[in-house]
Formats: sequence, structure tokens, C-alpha cells
Amino acid sequence: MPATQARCGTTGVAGQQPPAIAADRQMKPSQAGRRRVDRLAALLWIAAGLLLSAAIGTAVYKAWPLLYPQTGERAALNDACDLRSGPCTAYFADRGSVTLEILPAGIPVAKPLAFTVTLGGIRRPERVELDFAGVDMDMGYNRTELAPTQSPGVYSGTGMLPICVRNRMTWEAKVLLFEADGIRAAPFRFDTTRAGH
Ligand SMILES: [Cu+2]
Repeated sequence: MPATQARCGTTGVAGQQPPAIAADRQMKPSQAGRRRVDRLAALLWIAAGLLLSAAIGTAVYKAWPLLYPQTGERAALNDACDLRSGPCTAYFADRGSVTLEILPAGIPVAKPLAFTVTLGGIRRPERVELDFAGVDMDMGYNRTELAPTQSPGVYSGTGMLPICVRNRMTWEAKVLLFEADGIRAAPFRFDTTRAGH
């Protein structure tokens, strides 16, 4: 009898196992293999999940400054002025002014609008954008770049406001001045109604 069999403590009948046990032994490697495949599949799913979250994270990280630009100074709100009936002006601390006019008067939703921004006492920014956001509800991304006109300090553009699920909502229009040392914002608030008046 070989020494290996003796060391394993097997009896002399090791070579004559019942067929049931022999069959069980044959099953084991394939079951273990399947379990290994399952574990590999689980790991692959986890890896795929991690890659996906990383991709989403990167997209959010890149889109964040676009959606929520890091603004420096924000001009004070001018509550006394009604943007729906005419142009309004906001002032920065250095007395630089931003005047916004939206036509047609009344600022109807779902209708083409014309925007005019006039800067006073402000050096020509690299870019001027006009952003519309719901004050107490998310109305999505509503921003347009305004183009310089022939008159110095005057920028213009067009756009349209989406219809709200509510009858009346408050908007904040922000003129964003992209300057060499950051972004300044001049906010203006107004209400819109679905009826448009
Ligand atoms: Cu709304």
C-alpha cells in the first residue's frame, strides 16, 4: 500500500468507494467552478457600477460650474422696479450699473423675448450671459449669451421662457458678467402668469 494513503488516514477500501460518493466527488469541481463564475460576475457588476458612478460624477463635476457658476459679487436686488413694465437697473458696490430690458412688456411665457443689457461704468467683460431661474422651483437651464451691439456697453439677445405648471411663478433673471477676475451677477426678479398678464 502506498505511503500517501496511509498518511491521509484512509482505509484499505478507499479504492472501492460506493458509486454515490464517487458521483458526489465528480459534481464538486463543476459546482465550485460555477460559484467562481458567479463571484466573478458579481465583481464585474460592482466594477461596472463603480465605473458608471465615476463617469456620472465626472459629468456632474464638469457640468456643475456651467449650471451653477461660481459668482463673486452679486448686485443688490432692486425691489422698487418692475421689469414687466420697463427696464430696471441694478448697482454693484463700485456703482457700476447693469440695466436690463425685456420686451415685449409684461414678459409673456412661451413667446419670443428680446433682451437688452446696458452696462454703465463697467469695463467690457469677456462675455455677458442672461440666466433665468425659478426662485422657488427648478425650471431647468434657461440661459443665453448676449452679443455686443454697435453701441459700447450694450448687449442683446433673444430667448423664451418655459410655461410653468403653476399659474404664477417668480423668476430671477441674472445678468452674468464674465470678467478677467471672475463672474459678477446682477439679479432682477419678476413674476409670470400662464395667462401672460
Ligand atoms: Cu415654474
